[in-house]
Amino acid sequence: MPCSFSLREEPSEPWHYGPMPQRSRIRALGGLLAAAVGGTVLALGLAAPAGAHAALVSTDPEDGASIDEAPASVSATFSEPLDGPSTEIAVTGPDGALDLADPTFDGDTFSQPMLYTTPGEYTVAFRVISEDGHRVDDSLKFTVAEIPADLYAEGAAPEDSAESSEAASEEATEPATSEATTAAADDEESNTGTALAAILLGLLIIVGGGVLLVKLLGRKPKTGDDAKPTDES
Ligand SMILES: [Cu+2]
Repeated sequence: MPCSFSLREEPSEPWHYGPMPQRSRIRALGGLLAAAVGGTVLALGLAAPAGAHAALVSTDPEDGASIDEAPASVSATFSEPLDGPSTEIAVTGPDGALDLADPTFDGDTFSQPMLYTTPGEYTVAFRVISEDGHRVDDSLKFTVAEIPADLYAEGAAPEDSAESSEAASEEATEPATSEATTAAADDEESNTGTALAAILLGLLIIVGGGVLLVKLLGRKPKTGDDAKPTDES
């Protein structure tokens, strides 16, 4: 505060083009400081939205949705335009990863064509590179009850799988199953054998160790008892 008083008491000089009077200089400094502070605040305010991650705004279907009829595509909308080439999308269904057509991009939205193998839960996982260079990983899950005939993945349509499984079962029923069961039985036998051996070995170690311990423990008090009387007598 004394500064401001001294500023006002300063003798007023006539206007000239020489070095700035101190008052003006300080005023200029103050102005600069204010500008710097204001600029920083403004810069921070502007930098926050510009430097933000590409946030997921919405998806279709919604995450966690249960849908009667499987959708032909899944889309996700972000807070900023997407870079198609750097966007990665992976779809997994009840039977594992699905090999699907490439997604399409429309500004801030990608659309992933879908195919299905069986009713159940499907996960669409995606990796998007934000404009600020940061990576954003997110995913959505949804469950479908029915699959339109044209949305079955190759070889997954019920007619196809029914035919192939029938053929497979006809071929494989008797010899394969009997072989498999005997093999399984053998495995079980040998497994129980090794398990029994392991248990017996374990018991042996425990019993042996116990006996040894008892012997060791039993010896000490004896020597102690033996020692004490000899000391006293
Ligand atoms: Cu970021």
